[in-house]
Amino acid sequence: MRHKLVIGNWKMNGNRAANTALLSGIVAGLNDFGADCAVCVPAPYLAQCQAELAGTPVAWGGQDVSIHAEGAYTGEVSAAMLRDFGATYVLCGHSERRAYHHESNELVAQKAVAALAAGLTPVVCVGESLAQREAGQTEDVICGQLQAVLDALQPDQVADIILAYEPVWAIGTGQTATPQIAQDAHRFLRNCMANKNAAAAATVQILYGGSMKPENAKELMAQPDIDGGLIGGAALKSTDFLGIIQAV
Ligand code: 3PY
Repeated sequence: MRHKLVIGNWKMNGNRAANTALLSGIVAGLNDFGADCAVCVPAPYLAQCQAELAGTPVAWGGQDVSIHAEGAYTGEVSAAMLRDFGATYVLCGHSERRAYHHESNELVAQKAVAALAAGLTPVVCVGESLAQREAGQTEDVICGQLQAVLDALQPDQVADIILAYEPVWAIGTGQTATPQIAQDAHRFLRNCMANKNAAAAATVQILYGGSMKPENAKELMAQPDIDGGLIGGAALKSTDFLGIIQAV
């Protein structure tokens, strides 16, 4: 039985005062819900998460990680640095990084490897664009993105990652995949994983991302292969974020 997980992706939003209000609102509103919960924040705010979330049920993580362990890589943040500030998770290959920073499938795979080596859980994001969906390429695209990561991992490491299916056409657009579209993609990804490690494919959490909000979260999370959400805009308001967690 897979546990549900809801991760907020703050993207490049926040400031110290607003973060404190958001984090304390989340912590105060969390009850005995059925989902685990985390926030992935801009790197400068990891220390704030460590100070304000330690001892609460809310975990935290980064939004990107270097493939390098240390050295002359100006601007990069290593997996060990994220760990140093208590991070549990790191997003790898979010569609905004693939689009704006030209991250290839192979680079994303190396990031997942670097995260695992430092004891972080990589949340590997995959998803097709609208043009790719309309051209009937969805399965080829998301399988290719996943396969690059699977190729870089040892079979026993497959169980240690989290996948997020984020159709690019649903990110920040207000458009959400129907529960059936999302379920089909999640099932397909799980089947792709099974070729590398069948036992792990059954246990790996696959999160849905793409304009998930309190109003549509229940139906999406009720799908058998949807194990939670990676939440964008709705993660920036504690009532919306809690509304999604409550939908589990
Ligand atoms: C969104 O839902 O907008 C996201 O990008 C979540 O990562």
